[in-house]
Amino acid sequence: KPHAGHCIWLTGLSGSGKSTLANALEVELNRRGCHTMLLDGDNIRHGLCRDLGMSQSDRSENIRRIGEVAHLFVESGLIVITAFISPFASDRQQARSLFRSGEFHEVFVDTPLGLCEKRDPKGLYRRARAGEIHDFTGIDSPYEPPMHPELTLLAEDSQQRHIEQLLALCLSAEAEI
Ligand code: GGZ
Repeated sequence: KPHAGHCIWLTGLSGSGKSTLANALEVELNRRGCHTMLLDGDNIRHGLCRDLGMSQSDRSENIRRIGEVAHLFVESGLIVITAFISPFASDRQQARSLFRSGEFHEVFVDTPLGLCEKRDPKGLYRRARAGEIHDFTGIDSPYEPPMHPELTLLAEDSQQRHIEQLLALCLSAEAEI
């Protein structure tokens, strides 16, 4: 099947649940025989992008490289799942522009700041509030929500529901190709 690949681009605040959803979606896709590539902070920020920090220009360069890598894997036929804050609309738009129409699915993990901060799984919000971390998204660095995402995952819905919605998006994209 030529060009069967596509990209599920998760965007949302730190602690919104992107990585958890990305991992769960990958398990479900693999279970259905789909070949996937998950790009997240663990395999990108510690490797390809380890020279980059959290300034606006470094985040833009981070997202630029991730978009290019995601596109390469999509061209090779994989379902690519990316899990990065990707806070700037123009950077996400630039990533989208690399793909054919119907290949790029922007998914807004719409967990409100208050809930992310309450979860605070790594204690980063507390440290940001204490002034120990600067340029923290949602605190002293902006997050621009997507205007026209292909899918929005609402905090009031269960994680199970979110995974069902993500799977439906992936499988409908498969059917179109
Ligand atoms: C936001 C930060 C920051 C600052 C470190 N702002 O929840 P996490 O911990 O595991 O994921 C966040 C990750 C953000 O990296 P991304 O590559 O996703 O960001 S971007 O798309 O904007 O390039 C968070 C941690 O790194 N982290 N410092 N200042 N999140």
